[in-house]
Amino acid sequence: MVVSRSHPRYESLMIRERLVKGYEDGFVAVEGLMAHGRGEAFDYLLGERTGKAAGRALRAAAASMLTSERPVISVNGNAAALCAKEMVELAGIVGAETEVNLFYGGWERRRKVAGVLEECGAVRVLGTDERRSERLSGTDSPRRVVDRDGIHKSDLVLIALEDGDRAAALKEAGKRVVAFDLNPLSRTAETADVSIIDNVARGMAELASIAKEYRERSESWLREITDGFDNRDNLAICINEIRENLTGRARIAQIGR
Ligand code: PTJ
Repeated sequence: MVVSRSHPRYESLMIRERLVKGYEDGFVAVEGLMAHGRGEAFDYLLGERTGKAAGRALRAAAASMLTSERPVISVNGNAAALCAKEMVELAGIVGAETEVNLFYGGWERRRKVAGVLEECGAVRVLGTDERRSERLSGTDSPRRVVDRDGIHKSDLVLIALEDGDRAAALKEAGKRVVAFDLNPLSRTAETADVSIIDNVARGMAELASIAKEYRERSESWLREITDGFDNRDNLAICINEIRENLTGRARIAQIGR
């Protein structure tokens, strides 16, 4: 579909088109289109911008990734459609592996997702070879299939648009979890160590940019940021941001009466 630049919802429609194209190319699950709709609704409530709470979480996420020894960026179909280039860039900055990990579909779709990352310059993408797979305990989710050299060995995993079960299983396995999720009420957001309540289509680039800036900082400076971050407090701030945003919108609605 051709979207006119003058359309008031141009950006949002273009993001939607990326997912439709990903679905047509076979690397986005049909369920991913529904998941996007849910995300869009929450993004609306957030005012479609990166709020203060998300900014704080992004800084804690960058510091966490830079201080981790074996970080892994877990990539699913939607994330590949919306921010493949930014995830590859982030991986390079923080020295992370990229690993395909899917909820729906099998090895063929995994390889297609890997292809998208490779087109963006990734030199090594894990999670595409069944012979190298291990099982993450504590979850029946198809996402339990992880790469022996990636998530299995990692100390931190960045996940985006995921299910709460796997976030909990990753924590149970002793890993630090950084999550992108537009829904501050989701189990994933509640379970992760750092929940970034932001659209990956905006936030992943911002995370790469902060990590680039923080790369020169000392370990102790970075640790101060991670130690000073409380995910539950930050989620509460985020939920209040939504409330304030809605209060503002209610006032505007009344003025227009
Ligand atoms: O590619 P696969 O097979 O791994 O499947 C990916 C999906 C997304 C289909 C799968 O993980 C899924 O079903 O996810 P859920 O359970 O629908 O959860 C998706 C969460 O991500 C919801 O809380 C959404 O609000 C949120 N979300 C949707 N779009 C975005 C988002 N969060 C950040 N950025 C978005 N663009």
